[in-house]
Amino acid sequence: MKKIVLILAAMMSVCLLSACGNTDSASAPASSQPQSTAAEVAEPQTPEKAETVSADSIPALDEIQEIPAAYLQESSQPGTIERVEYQTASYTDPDETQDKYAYIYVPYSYGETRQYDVLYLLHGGGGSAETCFGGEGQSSELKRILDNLIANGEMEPLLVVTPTFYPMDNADNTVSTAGELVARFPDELANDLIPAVESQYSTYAETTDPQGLTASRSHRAFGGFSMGAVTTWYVFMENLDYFHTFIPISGDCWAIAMQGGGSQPEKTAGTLEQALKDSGYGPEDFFIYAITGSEDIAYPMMSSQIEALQDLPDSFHFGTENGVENIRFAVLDGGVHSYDYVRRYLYNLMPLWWHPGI
Ligand code: FER
Repeated sequence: MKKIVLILAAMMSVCLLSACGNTDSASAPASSQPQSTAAEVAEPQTPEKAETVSADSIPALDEIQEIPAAYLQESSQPGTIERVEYQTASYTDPDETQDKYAYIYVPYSYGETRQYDVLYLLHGGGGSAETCFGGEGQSSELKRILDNLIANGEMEPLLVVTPTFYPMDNADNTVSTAGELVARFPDELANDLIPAVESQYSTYAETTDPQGLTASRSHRAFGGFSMGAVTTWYVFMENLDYFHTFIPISGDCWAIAMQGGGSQPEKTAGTLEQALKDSGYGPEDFFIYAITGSEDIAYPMMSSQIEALQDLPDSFHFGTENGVENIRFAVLDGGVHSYDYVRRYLYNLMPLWWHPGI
């Protein structure tokens, strides 16, 4: 099997929680490796099944580079931003439904004759479906980065879906409301959003019923920034059957309490481990790439939680000592809580995960 250089990435979101400073230093510790996913080009008509992702080593992210200016320019092979509509239960009256939409990045070379991995990427507090890619037909910085990485042959073409956990007419930006909404998002994701997206676009899901989505889980990733990272941990707990790869950017797990990764790290880590055990999946069935900056407001919570996860070596493998590596934590020296850093993290991580086979 070819080694695929690495990893994944994450997302962008918005988090208007705090100011976005702009420090600039680099260098990131990261641990090392496994996983190679599915970055193989699919054969038309012969979709791969939920194979176990191979544990070939994935290079460590030695340094989190700055985004070269050329990657922010328009590519000669631009993808497109399209809108996917779906319906989900109303947040106020469970007997009613609400209309929602998400955007989807469709790579330049997209065609129905091949299948594509999908990254679901969620914004932070105060954001919207528009945060990452703007609207239909627009060209945001994140889009141009993806276009250039793909056009340069550094990343496999993939689909990137950017929903929102808010109602479309959101007017409440309080953190407590966001906390409630993100806790509910896994159901909407699994039951409504993924089927809407993957019945319209050519992914590894042969069907969008639970069987089809489970069979294609190794081709599906979830990531998010800030409240989107909080959501990512919930998705790990609740949707392991549909997702293999998780990219929490600058946010901890709130399953026990708001910012519980910081205030109750052992209990939070134990809850994550219990969810893994209850899911029936094991340490070889997932990969988490957690990333943040040393000056990020979420750093203290996230790092406490990660340390607690390190004390659960039966389930969380920070390296290959206990078997396949399944979690890494990278910290950018000086990085703060802003989308500038989210883009930078994604620029560095995505080509690792979705690296074209050599
Ligand atoms: C944290 C996790 C998430 C945190 C903040 C957030 C300050 C997100 C805030 C937002 O998106 O508004 O631990 O600590």
